[in-house]
Amino acid sequence: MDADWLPFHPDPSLPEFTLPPGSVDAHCHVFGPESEFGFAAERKYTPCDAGKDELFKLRDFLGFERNVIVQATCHGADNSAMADALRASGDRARGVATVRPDVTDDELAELHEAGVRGVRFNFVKRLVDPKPDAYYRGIAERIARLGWHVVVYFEAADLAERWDFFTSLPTVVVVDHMGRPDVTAPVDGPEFERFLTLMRDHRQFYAKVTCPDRLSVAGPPDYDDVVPFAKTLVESFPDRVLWGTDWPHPNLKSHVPDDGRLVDFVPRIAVTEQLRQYLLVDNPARLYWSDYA
Ligand code: 0GY
Repeated sequence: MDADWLPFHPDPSLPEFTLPPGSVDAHCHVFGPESEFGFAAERKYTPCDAGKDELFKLRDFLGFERNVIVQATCHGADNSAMADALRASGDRARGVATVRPDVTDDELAELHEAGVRGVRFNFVKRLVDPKPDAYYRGIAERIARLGWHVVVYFEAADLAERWDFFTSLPTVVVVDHMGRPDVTAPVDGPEFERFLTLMRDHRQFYAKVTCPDRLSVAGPPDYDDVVPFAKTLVESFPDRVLWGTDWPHPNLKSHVPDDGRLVDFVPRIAVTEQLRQYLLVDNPARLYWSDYA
């Protein structure tokens, strides 16, 4: 792994908050293990191993029932580690893949069978070299036919430039980590207002109210500065928000998040039982398990 890599927390706290039955950790990853599933040549970082066994152990410890495993950029478009985890989960995990335009219909069908229900388009330049819009549009048109959706990851400053492309995608679009707001800016300032407008005017958009650990400047354990942003989204769009741990927290340099304390963040941003039911259970079930409902 990279010399400055911070491995995931070896001994997280038991959350004080009890997750409702059916809760889904809707954003997490697997890395390797490298001996079995090597990392991609084009990767921008080399992580520690964080395989499916550790992920499922954490799921059970925290009290989640299911996972959505998002393909991490260190594995490029080789979805084997993620698909292997989906297959081993016993229908308790769904996946979001990374594919290239030359992916075959048979490969897409195989990913669907494993439990993949979406593709991720990543525009964060420290993680990938973004491609022209046409590259992603071709993929989106093909996966739309499978009933999948698109997950997008971008920096807040890039939203204006990507707006027309994002809003013209032919599927549901899920935005990672609230569009990465600058949480030192006011919650009612122009940057976050742009994101709220996207959500308000385009009902096909969902937001992951994830990664207080990644967005916070105030820092752990409470990540107070992220609360107003996430809470605004949960209360404004209760049926279009998702939550996840982001385990094993790639590329965090400031601290190692305690996953139990991250779960305790949930009742601070979803303050009623009904909001938590939507956020943790109903919304991810609709997006990822509806063909099984
Ligand atoms: C995340 C965020 C990051 C990394 C990745 O696929 C990835 O490599 O998503 C990041 O570095 O911000 O969602 O885990």
